[in-house]
Amino acid sequence: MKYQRVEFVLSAPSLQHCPPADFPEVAFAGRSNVGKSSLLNTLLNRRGMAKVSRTPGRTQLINYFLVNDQCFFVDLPGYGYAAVPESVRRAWRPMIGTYLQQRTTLCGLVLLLDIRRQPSPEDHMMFAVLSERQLPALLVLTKADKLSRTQRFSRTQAIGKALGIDAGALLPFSATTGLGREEVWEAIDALLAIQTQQRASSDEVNHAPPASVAPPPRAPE
Ligand SMILES: Nc1nc2c(ncn2[C@@H]2O[C@H](COP(=O)(O)OP(=O)(O)O)[C@@H](O)[C@H]2O)c(=O)[nH]1
Ligand SMILES: [Mg+2]
Repeated sequence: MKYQRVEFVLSAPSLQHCPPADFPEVAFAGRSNVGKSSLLNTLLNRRGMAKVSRTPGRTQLINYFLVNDQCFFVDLPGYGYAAVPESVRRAWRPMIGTYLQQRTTLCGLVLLLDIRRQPSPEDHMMFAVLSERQLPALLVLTKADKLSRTQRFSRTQAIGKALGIDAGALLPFSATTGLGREEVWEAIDALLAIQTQQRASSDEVNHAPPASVAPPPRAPE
């Protein structure tokens, strides 16, 4: 996709408040402070589009952005921030779980992990939900500029091992240097393309004439 424009749509407190499922969407998730807003701003060439938060974990809303009038980018609430009240932390799990399991137009998830840290229990939970729903995912390792090449390599291996996946599936990224920006866009295009193909083939099925639209005759009483 040739990125041209983005507009903020709305912030939803839960799945029922999300906008009508009119466009394919890609969601972005990760622990608070992982660099999610910075990644979105880098992808969309906007400073402060997805507000880079000074108080991580405060936003517990599902934020919708419409990109090129053709797909939604969905900024999910960050998790794992210790200062968030226990009640809010407890609400996060079903909110995100419901969204991931039930949002019909969700094509894939971009899961952000800090390249310097081992995946947290919540990261593992996110990964488990993805596998369960068989949702395509892109795993991005943020803040890669903070490490040397050698350190980057060994951290990528360690994170791959922790998640039980090939380290080649992990994409190092830096909002500071722009490292990985093109690769993330390509991967997002691929996620959206899967959905489009699936839609095209289900449209073919739908184009077949309906077998019967009339209600079955009622048996005489
Ligand atoms: N060095 C470096 N710092 C980053 C990068 N991405 C984010 N940060 C910093 O990490 C902090 C949290 O970033 P933010 O995008 O607000 O994280 P969010 O809570 O996941 O939305 C901020 O101080 C950012 O400036 C990066 O790629 N490199
Ligand atoms: Mg943020």
